[in-house]
Amino acid sequence: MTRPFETHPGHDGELHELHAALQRRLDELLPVGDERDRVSSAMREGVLAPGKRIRPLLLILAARDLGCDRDHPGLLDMACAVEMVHASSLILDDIPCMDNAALRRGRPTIHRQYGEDVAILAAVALLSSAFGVMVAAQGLSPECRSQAVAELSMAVGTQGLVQGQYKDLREGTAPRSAEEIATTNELKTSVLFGATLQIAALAAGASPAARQKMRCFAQDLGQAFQLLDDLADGHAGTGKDINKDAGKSTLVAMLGSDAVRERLDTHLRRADAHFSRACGKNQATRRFMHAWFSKQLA
Ligand code: GRG
Repeated sequence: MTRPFETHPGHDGELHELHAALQRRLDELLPVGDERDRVSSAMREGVLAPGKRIRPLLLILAARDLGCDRDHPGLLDMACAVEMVHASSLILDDIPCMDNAALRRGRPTIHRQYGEDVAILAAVALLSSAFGVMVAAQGLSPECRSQAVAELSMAVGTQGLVQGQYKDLREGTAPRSAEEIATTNELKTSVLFGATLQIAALAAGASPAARQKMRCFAQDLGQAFQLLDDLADGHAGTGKDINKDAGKSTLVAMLGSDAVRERLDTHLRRADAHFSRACGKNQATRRFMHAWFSKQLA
């Protein structure tokens, strides 16, 4: 397979710092309950467990690439809000009536640790906290914050995660066409990437044309991300939690790994072109994407 992206040694330090800053801020934003308050504990565990933080990292890097101040006071909180929504979706995805997963981020799932009732309540509380964090974010105009809230709420609802999950559950293990798989992937993954990047663009005051290119970037990036997930499925050592998506018809099963890698490359090249048109070539977001996919595909 051709490698569309070279790695860029030297930016790991910055990513590491951003990752740590996100972890600290998430820790501050989440409620701390006493030992009887299992909902707060479940919220903390759902978010603070070792996730990759791809969406909040993307938000911060893309906002900076689009011209946002490095020290923008609201960016970290916007990024944390997106991660809280993502964590909420993972908790719900894992419960028995959905994927009934045993492990998430290498640990027992939230319902296995706290019970299904607490898991659902924690997911709902995370979702509402995320919007609370967004409306309180500093350094953004009220109009910008309300547009950001609109983007994220759209990405959760019937045009995004909820619809993707519904389709996924209804499809079950039945055979699916490549188009059906791509649509479900778009709703489950690309749409939240899209909202993440729109929030970055809003914070940076990007032009409508740049925002449109970021939508296209998110679309291809989400598809590439999901194909990577499919390639990792069932392969030991990929870090993927066991039993996830077991038995589902995937493009890997349908077309084979090589063809899926080709598709992934195509999406990455397109993503790269969209981003470069919005922001130019030598940008932190591109370096992050290059390094991430190269590492995963190595
Ligand atoms: C109300 C928020 C909400 C959601 C309801 C349950 C549901 C609808 C949607 C679930 C959607 C879902 C689980 C999509 C999968 C997205 C995905 C690729 C997850 C893995 O993301 P990574 O690899 O995980 O970034 P980490 O753990 O690193 O954060």
